[in-house]
Amino acid sequence: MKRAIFVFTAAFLASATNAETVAELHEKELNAIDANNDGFLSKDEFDAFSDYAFQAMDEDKNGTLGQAEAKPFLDIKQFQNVDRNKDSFISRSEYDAQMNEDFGAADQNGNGQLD
Ligand SMILES: [Ca+2]
Ligand SMILES: [Ca+2]
Ligand SMILES: [Ca+2]
Repeated sequence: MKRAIFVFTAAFLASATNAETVAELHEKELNAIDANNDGFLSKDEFDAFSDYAFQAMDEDKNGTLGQAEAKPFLDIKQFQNVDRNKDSFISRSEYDAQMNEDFGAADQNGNGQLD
């Protein structure tokens, strides 16, 4: 499950930043998410990023991600995993549920930060 976060964020940031190398992406990814630059990713920072990412992906601003909107970031299998009620849209609550689950799964020692 840990990978799911990085699928979303890495794919999103790769398209947003046009990173030329993986190392560059990794650095930009961390800088973009770690707002206070302490080297840890808190839940607040993660939530702020995930909100920003959702808004950026929701091109028609209707509050859901259709397959066309999600396509640059998620393959069909990933899309179906997040689309829990199988209506072919990722609602904000489905997205948040996935992101929260991913954060919880990635926070292995349960201290509320990813490091
Ligand atoms: Ca931080
Ligand atoms: Ca939309
Ligand atoms: Ca749905």
